[in-house]
Amino acid sequence: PPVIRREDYQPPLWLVDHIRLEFDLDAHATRVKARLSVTRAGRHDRPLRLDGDGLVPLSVAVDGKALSPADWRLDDDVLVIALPGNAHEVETEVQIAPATNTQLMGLYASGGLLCTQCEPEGFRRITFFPDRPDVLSRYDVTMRADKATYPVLLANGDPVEQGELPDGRHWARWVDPYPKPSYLFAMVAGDLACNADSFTTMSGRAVRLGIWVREEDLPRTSHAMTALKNSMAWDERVYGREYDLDVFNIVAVSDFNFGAMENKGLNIFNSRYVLADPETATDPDYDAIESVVAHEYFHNWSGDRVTCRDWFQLSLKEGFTVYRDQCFSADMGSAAVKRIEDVRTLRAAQFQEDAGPLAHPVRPESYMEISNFYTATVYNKGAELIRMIALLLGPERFRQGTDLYFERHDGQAVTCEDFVKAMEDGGGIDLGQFRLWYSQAGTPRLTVRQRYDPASGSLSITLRQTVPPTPGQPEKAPMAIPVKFALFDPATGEHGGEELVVLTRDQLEMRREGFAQAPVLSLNRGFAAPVIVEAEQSAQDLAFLAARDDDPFSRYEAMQQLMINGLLAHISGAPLESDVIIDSIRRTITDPTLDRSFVAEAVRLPSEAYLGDQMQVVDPDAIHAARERLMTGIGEALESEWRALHAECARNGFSLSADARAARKLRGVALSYLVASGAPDGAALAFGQFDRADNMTERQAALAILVNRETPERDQALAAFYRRYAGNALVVDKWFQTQALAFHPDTVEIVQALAGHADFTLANPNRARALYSAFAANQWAFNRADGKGYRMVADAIIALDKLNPQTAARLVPPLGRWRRFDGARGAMMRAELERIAATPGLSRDVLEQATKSLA
Ligand code: HT7
Ligand code: ZN
Repeated sequence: PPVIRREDYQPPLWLVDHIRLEFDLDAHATRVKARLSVTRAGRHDRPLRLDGDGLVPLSVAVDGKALSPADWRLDDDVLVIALPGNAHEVETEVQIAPATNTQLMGLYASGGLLCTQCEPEGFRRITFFPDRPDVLSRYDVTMRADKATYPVLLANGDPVEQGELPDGRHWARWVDPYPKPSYLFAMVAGDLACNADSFTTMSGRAVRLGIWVREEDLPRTSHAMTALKNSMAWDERVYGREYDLDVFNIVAVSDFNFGAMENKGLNIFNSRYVLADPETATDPDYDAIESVVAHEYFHNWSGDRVTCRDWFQLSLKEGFTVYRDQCFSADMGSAAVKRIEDVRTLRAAQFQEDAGPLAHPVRPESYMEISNFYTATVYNKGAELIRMIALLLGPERFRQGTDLYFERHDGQAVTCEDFVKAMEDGGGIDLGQFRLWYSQAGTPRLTVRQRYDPASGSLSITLRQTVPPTPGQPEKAPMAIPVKFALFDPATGEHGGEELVVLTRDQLEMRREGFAQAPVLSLNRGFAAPVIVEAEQSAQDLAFLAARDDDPFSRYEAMQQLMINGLLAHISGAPLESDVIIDSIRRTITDPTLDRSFVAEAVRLPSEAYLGDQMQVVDPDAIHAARERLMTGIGEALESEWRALHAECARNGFSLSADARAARKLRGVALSYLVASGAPDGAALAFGQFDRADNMTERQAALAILVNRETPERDQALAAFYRRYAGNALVVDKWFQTQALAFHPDTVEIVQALAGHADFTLANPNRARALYSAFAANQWAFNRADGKGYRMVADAIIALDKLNPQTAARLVPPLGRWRRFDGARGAMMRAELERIAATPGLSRDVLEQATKSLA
């Protein structure tokens, strides 16, 4: 497949000012008529080229006259028409079959609905069009469909007309006054019920809000509606951004390749990010709904009103919008816990990506298939870049910068450079060297050396940065890294103020005076920069910070580092030193001043995968054994405390208050340690919680603990869970996922058997991910020494690729980690990648991921 390069960007030769679309909808044969008002851009004599994917024109006309097949040609899938003048009306007609569209890109059928997904290049599967984000057009859409099957007809913009047709059909016309790229086009037809509400904007305009779902799901939409209204108010308050249409609709669909999609005025969501009630959704599900609703809503400005010039600029909208949704969620709940969760996600997904064969800059230089670049680097590292800019500017100048960005580029398709320039101009700052964050891949390492001189009472600190080589980038220039730190006096437990320094060269030396004894360094506070810190801190210093640091992220980090150090030492042969860890945990769980949600985060052991990331060569078995051992040790040593916490955190009656949620989270952690302690009543306690829970958070927490144990309660709970929720797809997904994530010696066989379960299907991305993405994230099971896990995932990729290449391609990266494992495992992973790459008829999506992973 050809490689598309950022440096080859050329502005469009033809623009489409206006498009009129007419759909005669039918699941098996939908007719699409498109009338494009095209204008020649600049002086050239090149033909009009309209992208298509699998389309065959039934007719082509220019300025009302039908063209004969000799007047146009298909160049691969591109419709090429030579046009004499500078402005023409071009009409095409095609027929498509939504029911057989298993890729879920373009117009497809899901659970009786017809819906669209156009980002990044799905519109070309619906009609011929210059399907690139820098061609902005006004859309006028008429939909005709059978009224009984598709009583609701929705599209972007505002509804302007509707009516009945003779043969039991009806029609609706939607007009979107805002020019938009084709990737933001959307349309839904189906039998949907609406949770209707309204929002009055800051200038006093009433906006009609609708969340459209299957009738039986209506009672599960209130949380999403609250999140939507909160997001609208937040964007006005924090960014001065007001909503701009008369209606804002969200539709939930059950087959969706991603989380959701920000189509102008008509967001389409994976139903897992809309539907929630206490019986079926966990507290993290509620949080995810809040943040995805906010994310898509915020795109109305950061993405729709100001969009991307080309797909290399994807982080322009995604990094910024993730940053915006992270800040929103922080404001809605605990900012400290939100930062901990976001950093955990970044480290788990993005740091791994940056350290492997698929590493790429936040603004990539090339791609074969753009769908493969909706990555943690573009999204999450992209958000960290905006966070650093916000830190460097401070809140007021950051707001001046974003105001200028929106004002300067409203209605345009722009670049990451345009964003940085607006922040420089609006915020009055030079971001020259900072731009390297967009172009250099790899996670910088920050090494810290401290020397305390008791005679002078001074401390010298040396910070050194190195950026590792990544594919295509062997040499790196030093980055501008903002470093926040504080120096604690161990006697008083106080520090003399937080400092911010910006490391711009390889090395920075600092000297601070006036310490009667060696101070304790708290570094990268708030995780201000997305870097790996290598600081040799003693267990005493870490325990001190775990107990005293006033920066909650750094306090959490100190506790985690204490656990990591103990586990890594044990893995390399030392006895397990758990006393300091246990003391720190005891202090944390008995500190009445701490928020329980923070406590739960702080005392949880680091994941097996994160421990693996700290090793030269990942040893999944040793990691699993050491972590289980420490878990048991902490469980035993603090058994009575866990028991007390588990009882104290129980509640009568369900509430979504922060307090109640924090209690549920800590209760889950307490139960996991209690069961790990080997207490004879552990499994019964877990089963009791599972059985009596009045909410999914506690029920699933107990199930996730029981699936790791070979006890009769395990099978009882799994059977009861399935019986209770059979038919509820989102909960059945949890049933598959929980088993795929289990620490059980037979997880490979269990997953294999589940793939044959009557409820399993590769055709539904949520279900496929619930089984295979979860399994591939289970380090111990996936990397079982016999290689059966690798084979099973490779088989799934090959099978899924035939249906849904995008979803299949997302399963490849775990196999690409072969360099991180021992020779035998590495060879088996490579062999599976080679087998995938050699499969005839492979999609561009999987081919790109598999070949790059082998390099
Ligand atoms: N901007 C949206 C991206 C998206 C997507 C990408 C590839 C394939 C399917 C997709 N569905 C949605 C999601 C977002 O970031 O808001
Ligand atoms: Zn997004």
